[in-house]
Amino acid sequence: SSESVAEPKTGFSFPATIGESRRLLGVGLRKKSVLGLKNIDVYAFGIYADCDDVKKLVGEKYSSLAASELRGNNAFMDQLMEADIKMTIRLQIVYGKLNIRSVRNAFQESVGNRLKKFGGVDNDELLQSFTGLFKDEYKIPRSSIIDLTQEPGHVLSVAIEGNHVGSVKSKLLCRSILDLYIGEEPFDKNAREDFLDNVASLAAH
Ligand code: DAO
Ligand code: DAO
Repeated sequence: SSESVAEPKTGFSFPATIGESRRLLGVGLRKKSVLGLKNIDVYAFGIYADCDDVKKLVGEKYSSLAASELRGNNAFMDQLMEADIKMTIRLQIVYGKLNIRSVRNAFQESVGNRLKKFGGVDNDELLQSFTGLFKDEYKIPRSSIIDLTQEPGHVLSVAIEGNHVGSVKSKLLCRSILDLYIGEEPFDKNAREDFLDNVASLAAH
C-alpha cells in the first residue's frame, strides 16, 4: 500500500511518512562481510527527507533544471547533503546478534572513513563524541528501530525505539552519515537510485 514500503529482501517495512513532513524516499539494506567469509544482512534502512525543505532548495537554486537533469547533478547532490534539511535515516535491525561493541567498531570504520574524506584531518574526538552515546547496556535485538535524524542547525540526534539517546551538533558528522546512504559509494545502490528518482519527481511538482 502507499502507507508503507517494504525492503525487498528482508520484508521489513517503513512508513511512507514520519513526523510532520518527512517522506520516505528510498529503502535499502546494509550488509557487512565478516572475515571475508560471509555476508551478514545487518539492518534495513529507510531514507526520509522533509519535502518542503527539498523543494525550497530546488526552487532557490535549481529551478532551471529539468527533473532528469537534476537527478544526475553532482553539485545538487552535494548541496542536498550539506543543506540544513530535516532528514532521517531509519534503521531496522535484521541481524539479531549485534552487540554494542561491534556497532562501535563498524561505526568507526564506516563513519570514520567519511570524516576523513570530508574533514581531512583526524577527527577522533568527534567520532568519540558520537560513539560515546552508544552505551554498553543498550540492547538492539532484531527489528529494533534506530532513528538518526539531522535536526535544524546540523544537530544529529539518535533515538532507539523512539527514545532519544543523545545528540551531537556537527555539520561534518551529519554530512558523513548521509554520505553512507546517498553519497557516491552508498551501502545500497538501489536505495540511492530510488532516492534520486523521488527527489527529482518531488522537484517537478
Ligand atoms: O558479530 O560477528 C559479528 C558481526 C557483526 C557485524 C557488525 C556490523 C555492525 C554494523 C553497524 C550497525 C549499526 C546499527
Ligand atoms: O552501518 O556502518 C554503519 C553506520 C551505522 C550508523 C548508525 C549507528 C548508530 C547506532 C546507534 C546504536 C546505539 C546503540
